[in-house]
Amino acid sequence: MVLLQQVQKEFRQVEAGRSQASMDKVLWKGGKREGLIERTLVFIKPEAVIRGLMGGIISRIERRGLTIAAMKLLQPTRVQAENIYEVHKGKSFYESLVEHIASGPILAMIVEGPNVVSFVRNMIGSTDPLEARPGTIRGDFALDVQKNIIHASDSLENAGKEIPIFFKPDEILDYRKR
Ligand code: IDP
Ligand code: MG
Repeated sequence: MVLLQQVQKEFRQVEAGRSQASMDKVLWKGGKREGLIERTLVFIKPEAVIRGLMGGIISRIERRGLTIAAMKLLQPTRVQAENIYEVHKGKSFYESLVEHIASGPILAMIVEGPNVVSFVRNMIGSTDPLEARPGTIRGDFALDVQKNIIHASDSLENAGKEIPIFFKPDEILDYRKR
């Protein structure tokens, strides 16, 4: 039994090494990666900035092999907060959510990589921390559904709408393309 567990553990390590290697290959392929790379908007919410969780969260993103193409610590305006949560307008929690986000500070970033929308959504975990699995950001750091630590776009289409709310094109760096 112990031997089986050891073999399984080694197998998982080999698999993890392989996927890291193949991801690096994709990321460093130069011009050929065009079409494979997606961008998503992520921001660390005020409660997490205030709790000093920024470094730990950034570290998880870097460790996963994703690229941070832009980053900004900011005090969002009311309009920026409304625009980010436009789809929730009219819901019972909308007003309090917008007010909370606009209270700032937030750390906004653009994260880049193959299938980044899905990778980051999996890393942040379910919206309600009660349902978020341990090992996810919300599953490890949050208790409250509104103050659930982090935002990430839920589709490429929404990422395309959300990125310009916080970033101008010349603030986005393309440093992995060389
Ligand atoms: P998501 O952040 O996982 O994409 P959404 O359903 O898009 O979740 O909701 C946006 C944000 O609104 C959540 O991250 C959370 O802060 C807040 N929220 C969602 N549902 C509730 C709720 O039932 N009560 C209070 N806040 C909520
Ligand atoms: Mg959402």
